[in-house]
Amino acid sequence: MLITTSNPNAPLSSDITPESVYLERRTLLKSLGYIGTGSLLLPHWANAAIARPYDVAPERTNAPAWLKQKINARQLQANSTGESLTPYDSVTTYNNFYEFGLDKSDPAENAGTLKMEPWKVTVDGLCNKAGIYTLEDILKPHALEDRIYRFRCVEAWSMVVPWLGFSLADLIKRFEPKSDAKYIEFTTLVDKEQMPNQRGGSLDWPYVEGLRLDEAMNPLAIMAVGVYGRSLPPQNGAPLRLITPWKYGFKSIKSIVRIRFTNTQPKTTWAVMAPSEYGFYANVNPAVDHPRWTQSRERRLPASLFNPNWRPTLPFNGYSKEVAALYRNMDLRQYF
Ligand SMILES: Nc1nc2c(c(=O)[nH]1)N[C@H]1C(S)=C(S)[C@@H](COP(=O)(O)O)O[C@H]1N2
Ligand SMILES: [Mo]
Repeated sequence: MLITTSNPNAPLSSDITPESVYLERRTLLKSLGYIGTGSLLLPHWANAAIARPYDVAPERTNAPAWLKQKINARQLQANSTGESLTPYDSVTTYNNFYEFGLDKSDPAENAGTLKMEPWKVTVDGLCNKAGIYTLEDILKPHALEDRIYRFRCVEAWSMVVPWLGFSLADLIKRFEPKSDAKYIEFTTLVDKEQMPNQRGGSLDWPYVEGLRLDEAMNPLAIMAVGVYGRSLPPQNGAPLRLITPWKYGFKSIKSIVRIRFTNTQPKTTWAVMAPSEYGFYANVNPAVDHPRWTQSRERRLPASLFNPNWRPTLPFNGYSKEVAALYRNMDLRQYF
């Protein structure tokens, strides 16, 4: 037992955690550099009856204090895929966020300029509760929970990530979409000062994504405000991003400032940029290849040249049971 605690009554991690998760936790702690130094401050929930499936990461973000407080007061629930988590360092240094550059390492290096406070979200279109909401307004009624999801990028890397967020369906209900609203559209911030790569034309800014409303109401879809028990680092789309784990990563739009309800299919960034390569639906589908590479397998991070860590990709990224019914009568080759 390498973990020591100042509270003699605290249960040992090995008492409250299933063995496999405990080993996974040790691996994570090792990767974060905690094990081997002799002592560790247990996080505040270590005494709770519910074992956490991961240990919180160090706080590295400039999120507002009220958000950090809300995150620390979140609902405790273990919810695991049974797979090893991708280490925090991989999740937060291997990113796509073109507003900060095109290389996977650019967002972590450049996104420190993103200001999270004040943050406003405009809600408009076909709904009864249109308006401009502060981030605090948006978050106030929602309890935050841990959601461990597989996440797969079109470029064939994949991760298992403990996001922290809340139900998108619950958020949508608050805005009372009208009966003719069929789609929801999300838009990322445009600000050339904060997002230096918006000075160039690598994409048509702002980044726009969207979902059919019934997809958005699926319980798997969440708005994330944190990862690994902490507020989202800017490179992961702080302060508010979408997560749709059965779709390719590009649907999970970051740093959202606008939510719009509409009866026409939104013109989403990648589907407009390269319509033969990226569709509106973007459901993870090993049977439909990207024109330039196969989608039948994925490289689970952490991976390296010598350990590429390839594994087969699952239909809907393994979430068929939850989402396949949404696409029952659709040809998934046509609607990719
Ligand atoms: N605004 C915005 N959102 C974005 C992107 C982007 O470039 N800009 N990249 C997308 C892509 S291609 C992926 S794979 C995921 C990456 O999320 P992560 O860096 O948190 O893993 O974010 C998505 N959301
Ligand atoms: Mo991606």
